[in-house]
Amino acid sequence: MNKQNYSQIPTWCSGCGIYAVSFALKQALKELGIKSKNVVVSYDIGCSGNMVNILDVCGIETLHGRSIPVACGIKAARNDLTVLAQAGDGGLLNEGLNHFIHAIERNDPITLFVNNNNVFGLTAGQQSSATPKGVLPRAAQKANSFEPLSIVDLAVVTQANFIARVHENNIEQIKEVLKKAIRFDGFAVVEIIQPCKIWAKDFPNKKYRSVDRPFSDRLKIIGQENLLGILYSNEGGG
Ligand SMILES: Cc1ncc(C[n+]2csc(CCOP(=O)(O)OP(=O)(O)O)c2C)c(N)n1
Ligand code: SF4
Ligand SMILES: [Mg+2]
Repeated sequence: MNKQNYSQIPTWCSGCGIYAVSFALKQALKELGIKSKNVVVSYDIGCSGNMVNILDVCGIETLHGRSIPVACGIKAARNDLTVLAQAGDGGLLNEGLNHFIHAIERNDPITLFVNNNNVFGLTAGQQSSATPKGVLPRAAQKANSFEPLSIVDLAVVTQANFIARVHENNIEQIKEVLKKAIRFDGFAVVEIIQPCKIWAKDFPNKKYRSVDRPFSDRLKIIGQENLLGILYSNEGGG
């Protein structure tokens, strides 16, 4: 990828996974044949939310932690549009966690993609609820003593009908999973593992493995923090 791929020059750091993610999303929308004017992305405030400046679809940058309710409102008013909500780990798990739970409970027909870089990236590396236990985040006096909250586990216990996790290193999988999530008739959650190259560079790397097919019992996913792919999919289910 180079700067000609963008209408504006991105401000992201070199090597940030968001380049791969934005490319995959762009390709997913293109392959689905959805016209730009019929797609709305509701963005959180944050590094990844700055995608609003470069993705060639209708976009709105919301208040921090509020991209989900804005997306749900747009979808309620214009059901004919394809609506996505973007969130950072901080926006989703800290400022806006309540919206995540209620949108899942209502099964609002939108796609949520979460750029999990393990920290508050834009504000320079403070600890979020996704920061791993035992690491020393920037601006903290001591190592993080809390277990991170899991986006996938929360989606399981609140009974989301489409749950996926992908990694920044696999653009093809991000694209294919996003396509299925966008086509899914209901609330679809896609966590994207995208560790911040500046503020999370010393955090330990996990080893991931891809699942062959979605689990039929979503409770079996709980606690399995190394799984990638579509973990659960239940169209029309409750
Ligand atoms: C209501 C509110 N609280 C706090 C902030 C300051 N703020 C802006 S971005 C940000 C961190 C974002 O972290 P995350 O959601 O993980 O996104 P990232 O930058 O890591 O992609 C914070 C705390 C804000 N803009 N608005
Ligand atoms: S600070 Fe981290 S998340 Fe933000 S653009 Fe740079 S590498 Fe990406
Ligand atoms: Mg973050």
